[in-house]
Amino acid sequence: MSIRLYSYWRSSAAYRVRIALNVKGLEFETVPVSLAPGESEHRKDAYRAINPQMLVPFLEDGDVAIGQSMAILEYLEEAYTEVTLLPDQQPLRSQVRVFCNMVACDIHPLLNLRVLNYIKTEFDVVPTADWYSHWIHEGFKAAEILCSDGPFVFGDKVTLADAFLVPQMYNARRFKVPLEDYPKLVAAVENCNEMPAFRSAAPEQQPDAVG
Ligand SMILES: N[C@@H](CCC(=O)N[C@@H](CS)C(=O)NCC(=O)O)C(=O)O
Repeated sequence: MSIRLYSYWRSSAAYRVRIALNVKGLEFETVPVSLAPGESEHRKDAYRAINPQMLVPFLEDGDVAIGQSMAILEYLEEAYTEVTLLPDQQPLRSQVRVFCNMVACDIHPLLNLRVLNYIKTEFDVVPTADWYSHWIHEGFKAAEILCSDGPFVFGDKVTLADAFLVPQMYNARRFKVPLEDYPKLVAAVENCNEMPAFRSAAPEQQPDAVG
């Protein structure tokens, strides 16, 4: 049985799943789905038949075929228990989920391609860098308070929180959001990126990476 991940190199939601697969030491096949303007493979019938929501990531593993990065990550936690990314004990287990949801529900959706495109086409407004940095700062201010003194977001073990933070910070850097107010988050990302599992999940390392 082999794991297949429908992914786009710059998708931060797919990046989360790539990190988790690598940290867990699971082999997987990457199926690139281009979100690039002019290609938009994710909106074509072939991909819609796989994922009706027309988003990446999407994971297939035997009979399991699921979208939504958090659902995928929870599935991997339940199916592959040798290396875990959710702490066993409460309240830490819930704190990790809080952190993940802050990124997944309250930062990432506001910066997504289809949201930005809708604002442009329906309201004739081009979201500026300020729109991007506003929502990053809103989320990162709280995330910095929740973050431990390291080396990772919640202490000395990598958790799903790190798998959510690293891609969001990659995007923040891509859009030149100043990060000096978030020393703990920046340090956690640096520590994660020392690990081969994180480095090989990075956008530039993907088979569909451009330029
Ligand atoms: N909540 C979803 C978000 C998935 C998502 O928005 N993926 C983006 C790439 S990061 C996408 O496919 N965007 C295509 C679009 O907006 O049209 C998840 O966590 O998987």
